[in-house]
Amino acid sequence: MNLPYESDDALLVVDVQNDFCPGGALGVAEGDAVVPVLNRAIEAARQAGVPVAASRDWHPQSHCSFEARGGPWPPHCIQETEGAAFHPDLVLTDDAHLVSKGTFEGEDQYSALDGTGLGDWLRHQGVRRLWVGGLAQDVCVRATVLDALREGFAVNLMQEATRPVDPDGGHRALEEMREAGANIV
Ligand code: VGL
Ligand code: ZN
Repeated sequence: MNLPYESDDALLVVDVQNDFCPGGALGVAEGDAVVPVLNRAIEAARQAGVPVAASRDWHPQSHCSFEARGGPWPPHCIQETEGAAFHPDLVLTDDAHLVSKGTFEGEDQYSALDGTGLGDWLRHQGVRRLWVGGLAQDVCVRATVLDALREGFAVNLMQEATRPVDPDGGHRALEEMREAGANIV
């Protein structure tokens, strides 16, 4: 993947966690295939001096998005569990800016920019454009990209670096993100 980073870019890695990879509580088909692609993007960002941010889904035991509470999902990404850990092969450098979301029992927070302070952090770094990848394409990546566009960031979505929970949902999400102004690269 060619990554022509510019000085006002940042890389945003969304929810590359064990529970969203094959074998996980909410395993996305080929979810782990995003890891080597994102590792290359992270290394290229480091070389270009481009900031790297990463989000994680970080739920309390009985989050409102879980089926037991009437939500759509099986329990996943419970704080401090192995399932909530980043994929072991993902190489995030120490200077990556980490945000956690879904941390309040009664609140959905699919977007990495929703109430995490990430938008302000990015603006403070002078960032105007985001390169986005991670999981899942039709859920948190979608919500993050749409939120970022709404906040005025330009977005390059790295298609190779994301996978959907549901293939049809993935296609729809891609169209929706494109129509909202994202570049699919
Ligand atoms: C996600 C489903 C539930 C995601 C988070 O990170 O895409 N999907 N919670
Ligand atoms: Zn979740």
